[in-house]
Amino acid sequence: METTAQYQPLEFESRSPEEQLERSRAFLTQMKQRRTVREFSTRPVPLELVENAIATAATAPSGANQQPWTFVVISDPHLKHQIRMAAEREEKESYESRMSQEWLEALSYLGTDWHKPHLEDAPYLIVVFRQAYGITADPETGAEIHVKHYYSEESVGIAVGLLLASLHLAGLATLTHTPSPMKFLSEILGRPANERPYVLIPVGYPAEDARVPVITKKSLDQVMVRFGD
Ligand code: IYR
Repeated sequence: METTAQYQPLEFESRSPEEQLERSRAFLTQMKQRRTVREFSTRPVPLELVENAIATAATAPSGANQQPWTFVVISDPHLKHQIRMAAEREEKESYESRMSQEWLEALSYLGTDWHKPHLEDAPYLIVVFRQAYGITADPETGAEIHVKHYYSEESVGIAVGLLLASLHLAGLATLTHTPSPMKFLSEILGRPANERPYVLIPVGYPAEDARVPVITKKSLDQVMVRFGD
């Protein structure tokens, strides 16, 4: 059992109202430029950009601070090839028979299909795993103990948001890809039974001729509901 945490004064940077506004607007302007990219260049990416993004993701709040995530970083061409082949096998099956007509129609405007060359073109793949439960050893017997994790879905979702923001601010493109089912990722990457694949993120520079669909985001009015002044 955890003992009670020691408490210490919060280190909190106070900013002038002007600086607050400036920083908040600058961040919004940057984030508005993020686009999901499906066509990647093979141009190499400095590893530290990926490491810093993962370290940033790992600052995310999590249920009971259990930090229920593992970020697997793949640049090995053979592994990327294996992942592409397995993802395309699943995606082909999905597009051809598993996805409902309704789903296919909802997606059709994006023009996606089962071909996933970006899984080999992008210099890095980050596979995020959610730890459904933790594993520790009984201090006396050494037996494996399973520790219940709280809000692991929400926690990993928040961490992935920070990861995408960091990579975008570092001038990199990403794709939030969820081939379905994703079990093949656990097998290829030899992950333990408590880890569930959450999302597969190719990371790199966009291809020179990368194109993105013309889409809009909902306006503030459409997404924000207010009570009070
Ligand atoms: N996983 C498939 C299909 C797909 C599903 C959703 I929801 C998207 O927003 C985009 C694609 C694929 O990656 O092609």
